[in-house]
Amino acid sequence: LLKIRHDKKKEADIPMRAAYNKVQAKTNVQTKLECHFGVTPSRATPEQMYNAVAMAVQDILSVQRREWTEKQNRSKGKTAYYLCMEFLMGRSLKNHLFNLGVTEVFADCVKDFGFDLDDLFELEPDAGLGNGGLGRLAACFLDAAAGLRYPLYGYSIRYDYGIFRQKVVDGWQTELPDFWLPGGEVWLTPRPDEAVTVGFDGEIKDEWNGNRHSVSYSGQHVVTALPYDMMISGYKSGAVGVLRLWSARSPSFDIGLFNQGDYMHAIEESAMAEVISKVLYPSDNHIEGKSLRLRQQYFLVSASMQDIIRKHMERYGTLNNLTDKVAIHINETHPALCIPELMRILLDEHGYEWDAAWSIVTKTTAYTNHTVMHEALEVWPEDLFQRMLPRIYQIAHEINERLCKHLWIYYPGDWAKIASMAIISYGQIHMANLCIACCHTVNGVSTIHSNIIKTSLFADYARTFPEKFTNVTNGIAHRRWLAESNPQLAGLIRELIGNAYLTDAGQLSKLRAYADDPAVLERLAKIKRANKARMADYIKKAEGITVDPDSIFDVQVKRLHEYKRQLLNALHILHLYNRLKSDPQLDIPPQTFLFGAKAAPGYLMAKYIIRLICSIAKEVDSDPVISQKLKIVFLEDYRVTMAEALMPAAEISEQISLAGTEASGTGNMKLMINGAITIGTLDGANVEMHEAVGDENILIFGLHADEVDQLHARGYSPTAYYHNNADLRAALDRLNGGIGGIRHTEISNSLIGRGSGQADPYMVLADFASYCGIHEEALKRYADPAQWNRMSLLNIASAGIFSADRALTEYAQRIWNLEAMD
Ligand code: T68
Repeated sequence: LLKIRHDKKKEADIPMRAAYNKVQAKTNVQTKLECHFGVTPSRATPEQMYNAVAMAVQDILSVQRREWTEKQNRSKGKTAYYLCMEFLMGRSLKNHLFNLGVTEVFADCVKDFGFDLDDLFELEPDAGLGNGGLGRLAACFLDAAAGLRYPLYGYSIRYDYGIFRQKVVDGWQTELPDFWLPGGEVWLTPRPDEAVTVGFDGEIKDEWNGNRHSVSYSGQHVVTALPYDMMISGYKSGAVGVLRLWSARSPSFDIGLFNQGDYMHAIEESAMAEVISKVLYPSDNHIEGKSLRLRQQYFLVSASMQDIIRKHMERYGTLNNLTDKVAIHINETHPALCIPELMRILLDEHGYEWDAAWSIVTKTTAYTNHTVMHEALEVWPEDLFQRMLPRIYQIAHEINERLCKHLWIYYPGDWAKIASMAIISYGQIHMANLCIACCHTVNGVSTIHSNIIKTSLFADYARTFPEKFTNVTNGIAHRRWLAESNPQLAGLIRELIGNAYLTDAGQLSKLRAYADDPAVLERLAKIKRANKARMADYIKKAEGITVDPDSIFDVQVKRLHEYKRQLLNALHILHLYNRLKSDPQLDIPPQTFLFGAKAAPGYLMAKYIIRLICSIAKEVDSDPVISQKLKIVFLEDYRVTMAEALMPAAEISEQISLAGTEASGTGNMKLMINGAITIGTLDGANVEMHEAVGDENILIFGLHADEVDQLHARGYSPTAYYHNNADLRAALDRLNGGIGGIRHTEISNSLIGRGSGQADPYMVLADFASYCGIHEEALKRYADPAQWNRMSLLNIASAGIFSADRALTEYAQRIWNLEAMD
């Protein structure tokens, strides 16, 4: 068992906490208002007040940050760098105040100025620099690292536009740009003094001066990478981490061209450079293969590696000890080019021989895989890669040559196997193979996923280098997702078991003692009811839709993807609809089905599924009888901030991916810790949730991963299910018959194989009967509130192991060999 290190005494060590009071807060906020906006508090707009408070908080963090950095530099210990194309941070203000322990102080401060702190929170846009689980996990890890006093930096891109804003028009998703900087920039500190340049394209010339080999470039396009630092507060730890976000700038406006009258060309060059950090690619679990995306990736890794090496040289004056002092984490393959980039720096800029450089790089890098979806496994066309990154290509090529020679020892003559493990084969660069060949450790994000990686996805590699492979099950920032999002529940927990769980989530297990305490269960139910009422208000305000807080809140929120099977949920709702149509007296409690999901803009089937959900909602609403029992809401623009309101209100958590497809899931953990009961398949982290909470407190259904494999092997035929199950047939027939005035033939064709490609690739039909059965079971249990509330409490009590503190500690101890600071 891991010992998660949390020093109680540290709380008292933070001088600011003791000293910072309302008077100071008011003085500081007032100064910010006067100096930056030229207004007094009484004349300030809410936006100005939000910004002034944010600036005052930034000042607190800056002081802590400087002390923390100095301490790190003095310690000469190891530092970890987490490279990721996405950090889905959400809002900062509330989180910082909570972590610094000054929420009350600032609430009182702004109250004296005539403002409500909660209203000010609402003015902050989400920093939506990520798509979904991958990016949110990275954000949760930064929070955990700062709380645990681990020296860890995040690196990513300062996208001008984050994940698009979703607008649903007549059931159809449309995308609007998310220009988050006007309200979000207050959290970013530009550091032009630490800007670097990144070169693309052009040609390389190898030069030999005597014995020394050097590389020079001609015709390169050079882009400036300008760092913006976002500070990461640690919960009562005094540590302040940093997420460094790179923004692309034109190095210098080409005044030469400008003076020659080539004005347009000069502008074009600068626009070309700056487009690199313009926008986040909006696809989740899918690669786009666009050359701009490759440019973004190299931009991130080159800037970050240069930064890491510069800092290291300043501290130690040599790179010989890099392996002892630096851990580099490659989060998904997107930043994998840090491998050849670090080789380039060592070879070309620091004069290392190949073997010495390779030894350093392989001992310094580790890689996490987050998906088994084949369409998400990154490959790049070799010719594009070579043209854009000629030196990196040369290095990747050399790594590949040496790798293949090495593999030949293991598999002499087995060309097919070697080609499948190669970094470059058949005109493509395989990024996962680059990571696995180089990194000392490769991990999956739940037990089942890590096993699938070993036995299927990367089986050849796992046989060849079994010692590289391990698992670290994901975790969530439980303070954000429980204590901050659900203050009433946090209040009850504090009363029952104290606040130690905030820094040691395992202590939530002490709640088990109250599983049969009727008074506690009653209060738990009241809190859920209040959270549902709050969510109902939110829905009313945001969507203009009325939902009944006394109905069951059944929630499926996550990216829209066929493998996540929102369709299965929709078909079950159609089945309920059919049952109520044929028996309006059917005795079932009122249920509200809440969906939130963004579809990748080019993912047509995902958009059809959103349209289906919206048209079921419309059809149900138009039926005066059925609408008494069913309500379907598609929540527009699901994002971190909406999740924070929704998780505390959920009663049923839908985690229904086809077994073997969801790497882990993290929404499942957020819902569990807020007391929702999971309806789930044995997939991803659901498997471990099932173990943690026990069979009687989770509702498991559906095929197991091995049964899915067997069914595939036998030849899966969805039509057999269609013919053998009248309920399923009736639900599917509705799709073609028209719902809410629309015939959903694209969807029914995709399920029963009238289109091209494999019918029902995620076996919705195979799991339909079992899914309907588990929903009936859920209603049965819900009918007994004492039993339901007991399950709910036991879920909260068992969720501690899914804290990001635990996950990050595992990375630190088992992968990075990183120690927390005193
Ligand atoms: C998610 N992956 C997994 N990918 O789907 C989820 N992909 O099971 C897991 O819990 C989570 O990672 C954290 O480990 C993603 O979110 C992406 O977002 C993504 C983005 C770009 C390209 C490919």
